[in-house]
Amino acid sequence: MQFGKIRRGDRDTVVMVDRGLAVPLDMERNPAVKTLADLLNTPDPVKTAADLTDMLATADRIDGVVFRAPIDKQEVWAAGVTYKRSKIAREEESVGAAQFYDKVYTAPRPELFLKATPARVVHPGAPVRIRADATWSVPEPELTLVISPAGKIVGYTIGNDMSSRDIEGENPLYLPQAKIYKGSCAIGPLVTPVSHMPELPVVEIKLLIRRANKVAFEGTTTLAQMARTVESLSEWLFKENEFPHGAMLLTGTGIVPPDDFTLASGDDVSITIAGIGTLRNPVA
Ligand code: DO4
Ligand code: MG
Repeated sequence: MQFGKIRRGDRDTVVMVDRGLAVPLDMERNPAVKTLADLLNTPDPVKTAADLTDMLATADRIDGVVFRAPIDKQEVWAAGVTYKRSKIAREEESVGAAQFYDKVYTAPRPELFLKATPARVVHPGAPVRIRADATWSVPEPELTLVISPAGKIVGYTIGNDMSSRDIEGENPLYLPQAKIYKGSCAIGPLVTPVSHMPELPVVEIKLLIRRANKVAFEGTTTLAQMARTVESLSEWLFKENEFPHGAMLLTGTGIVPPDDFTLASGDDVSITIAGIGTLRNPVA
């Protein structure tokens, strides 16, 4: 059981996804539940969704559906250097500042940065971008937490933290430009509520990059490789911060392509996370 959004007519419709079908929910039935975020923030989203199910509405088979990013008004944040693979790759790319990556990997306080606002988020199937002034770009496949305004993790989705390695490598103070630019954050396609997610440590994350219909890079990791817990990342994000609409938090990458790899226009990026699905975007 999962939740998402699809486009019907000129507006987004919240759907419950079950056994290959996307069932539209009638958001007029419960005045306290107007959005997907409201639904996820209820004590039992699956039961709330059952009460909103319109038995007469037609369900769509999900293989023919294009999902929208499952975001409403949440800010999108990201954590960094939460996997050893990311620490090592960053130490290699930024020789002069290598020590800071080791320091943040082992420190109690994680690296957290604002990645996107909702309007900047790229929908599943839409193009992500590489910067024209970057020479070394990669996707970062990341488990993404859906967090309620009260700081509770209510679901999981997939995020792509597109990054310019040469810009970050030149100087870590360029991180905002390496990370936050037009088309640099894709999210989706579905949210799996916490109750329906497999045990996190065994969850596999897979990155597949195709170029001209051939595999250009393929890599996998598991959440067991993450050096921090999702709960601690969420707690740190909410310290001295308020999120009236909740937040989404990308939890860092454990897959980094080899140093001679850079994304190119026309590449196709697929990120698969067990228990959630596949987020696929072409590169503009
Ligand atoms: O320190 C830079 C950002 C790291 C990051 O985005 C990651 O580890 O996923
Ligand atoms: Mg990242």
